[in-house]
Amino acid sequence: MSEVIATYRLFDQKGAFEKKAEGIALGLTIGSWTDLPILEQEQLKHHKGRVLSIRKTGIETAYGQEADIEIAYPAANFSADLPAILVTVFGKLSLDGAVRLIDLSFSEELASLFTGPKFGVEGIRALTGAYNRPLLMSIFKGVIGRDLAYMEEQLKAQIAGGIDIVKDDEILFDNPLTPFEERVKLGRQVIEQSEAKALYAVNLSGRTSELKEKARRGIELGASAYLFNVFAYGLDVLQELAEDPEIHVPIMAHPAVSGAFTSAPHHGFSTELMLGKLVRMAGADFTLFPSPYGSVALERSAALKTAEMALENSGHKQTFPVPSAGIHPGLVPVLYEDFGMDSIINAGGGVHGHPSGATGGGRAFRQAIDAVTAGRTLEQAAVKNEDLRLALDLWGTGK
Ligand code: 1AE
Repeated sequence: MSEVIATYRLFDQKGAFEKKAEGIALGLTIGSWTDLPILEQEQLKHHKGRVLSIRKTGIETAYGQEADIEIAYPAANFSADLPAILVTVFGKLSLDGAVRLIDLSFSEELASLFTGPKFGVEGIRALTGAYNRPLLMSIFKGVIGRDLAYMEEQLKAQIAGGIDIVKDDEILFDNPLTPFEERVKLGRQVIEQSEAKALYAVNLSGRTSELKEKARRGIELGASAYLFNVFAYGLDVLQELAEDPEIHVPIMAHPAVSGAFTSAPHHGFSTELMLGKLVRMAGADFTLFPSPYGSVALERSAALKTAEMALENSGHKQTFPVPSAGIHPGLVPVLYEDFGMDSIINAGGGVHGHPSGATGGGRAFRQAIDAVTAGRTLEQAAVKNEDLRLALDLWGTGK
């Protein structure tokens, strides 16, 4: 049967979860806050949500006892798009006090209607020629108020440091000094002139109605990847872009704004559902999320589950996990231990703040990546690698 199963975390002072679960299953499908005529409910039986399980966790919270419950919603109730699905499973319920949507599980038939990433982990490795190691990504920093000549210098420095993917900062929008089209042309030119197979992810920004046309124009001019602030626009906008056959470059989902939906422990969506599972279904080739160790730390279990959902076996290509924020070369061993080979080390300040500039910063990261993949410690590698030594002296090692 085609359906979606929602897993919720509920809280109740009296532990009356059966009543609460039934209320949700009915209220989000054929019922209402008041009883409806029996005959009508009989006719609509195959549209009713079904409570599949109730598991008390034994944890007592400020909102009362905690339980995880599963409810199945028939696909007959919604159209096959994320806005309809999210409103079905968490629409008004999300406004109703302490309740958290932890996971969604889609029947095969329903999942197959979502095309997922175009490139995925394998495709990105092929585009960058980077195999058997985590990839390295850097972020333009301090570009607001600067001109194209500054960006050119910065881009060249990052690529010379051995960086596989350079992305715009998510706060860099279209502006007179560095307009979108000029950034795209500059990126293409610098990458072509270098020997590297690097990608430059330009921030695809502006009004929703203009995005597709802008993305297609960018590709004509040589865009190699797009950064997209998906949580400011909505998952369906990402899906529209990812499904467009003319937008045949990888798309990077940025987590900006997502904390407003995911960060409260007893409300909203789980981080892994939003930044792992749903961005992948909507077609993101990369998902950025806060690592457990940097300047905007995410709880380790949520970060690990996010990466797991981005990579787990499903009918879709894998989305590259990019644990980010406050990353420096000394964190490469813990990131590698947690996220492994199929992940991307991503840094802004940790590249540009290096004493030898962005090129030295890039090299320091590559030296750290080479060390961990060869089973050596950073201290051992730093003996012969000056850039890494400078980075460790500045930022230290470990968490
Ligand atoms: C979680 C996203 C991180 C990001 O986009 C960003 O700009 C990080 O910058 P740094 O590495 O913290 O300087």
